[in-house]
Amino acid sequence: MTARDTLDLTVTRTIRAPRQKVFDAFVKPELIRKWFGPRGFTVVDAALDPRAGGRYRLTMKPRTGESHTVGGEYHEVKAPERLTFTWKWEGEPMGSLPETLVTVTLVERKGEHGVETDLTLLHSGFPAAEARDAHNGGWNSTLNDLVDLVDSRGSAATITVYGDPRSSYVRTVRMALAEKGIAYTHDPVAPHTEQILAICPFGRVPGFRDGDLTLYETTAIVRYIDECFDGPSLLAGNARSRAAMEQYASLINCHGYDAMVRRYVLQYVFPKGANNTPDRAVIDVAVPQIKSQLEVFDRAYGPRNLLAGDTVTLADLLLAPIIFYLGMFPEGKTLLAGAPNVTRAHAWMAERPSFKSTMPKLG
Ligand SMILES: N[C@@H](CCC(=O)N[C@@H](CS)C(=O)NCC(=O)O)C(=O)O
Repeated sequence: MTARDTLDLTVTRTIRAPRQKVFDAFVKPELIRKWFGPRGFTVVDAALDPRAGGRYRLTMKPRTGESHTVGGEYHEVKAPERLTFTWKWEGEPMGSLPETLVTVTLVERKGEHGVETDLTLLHSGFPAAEARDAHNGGWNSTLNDLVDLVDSRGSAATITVYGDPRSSYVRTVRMALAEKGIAYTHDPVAPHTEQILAICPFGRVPGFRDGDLTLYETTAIVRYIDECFDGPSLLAGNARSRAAMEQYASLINCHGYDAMVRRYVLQYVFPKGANNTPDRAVIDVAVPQIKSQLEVFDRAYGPRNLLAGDTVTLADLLLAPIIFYLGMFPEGKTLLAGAPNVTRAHAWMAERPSFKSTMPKLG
């Protein structure tokens, strides 16, 4: 196969860091251990001999599943501007791919916010589009981890949450990030704006971005956050508690939000009845449904402050921003007075820094 028969992949990033710092992250074992591999992977072995003719070998492991090892030979090590090395996977199925070549070029410039480095990664020699595209996802995810490590903004340089902070679902995602201690950028855009429609075809918030990856649907976003980052797990740990968490998360997503927020709270916030008053007929149907949902949650909590397991989970993060609103309106107040465990558990959640730091400004 000649060079012209093969395919190339180019990935670029602008990183707020001097290029020496970026270069060091590629060639120092103690640094490459901290970032190499896609989101959710950990480097378990790193051997680097960064000089022309020297070799490297990196083994990375996902949270669950087999580890992957890649290695090769350095062709050019020109600090701090260029690094070229061959790339060969070991083991199946990737080991069947031919050796390819990676060239990393770093150009430093004075940016709006200080020194910035333009990173260009050229990965050449792929035999087919499928292999090239798989590496595109892998490199983009891997470079997110590099940016987290060296960019002055940390993970706020790659992660953005889009959505009005008053949205309960936006708050759930922001609370999840806060619980894990992950830095992010918040773009408080309204539903159905151009930015949201570019991420979510239905125009709903939140939207989420991590480098080139975009996501919508709160549960998918929280699960991604949980899997990609260290920090406390937001998913209950054993089969029983995990199933309970899923049950309550599903109850909230399929019925709870609809009755408590859409057909109750929002009737007061954006009244659509006669003379701009809340639509009584809609509220009167919602209230008994909310009552039976609160009874379920009250039993689920019992004397505890968590819906499932021994730690804060997705289910708690979905419910807390909803209960916050429910207690602001007359029928909601009365219903919560009849659900003492929900009230107590919510008061406990409301004391958490993740809840306080995501408090929306209400008009
Ligand atoms: N299933 C979605 C629901 C998101 C959602 O309904 N968001 C509300 C704000 S809390 C929204 O965007 N509403 C505008 C609309 O539905 O048009 C998720 O889990 O993220």
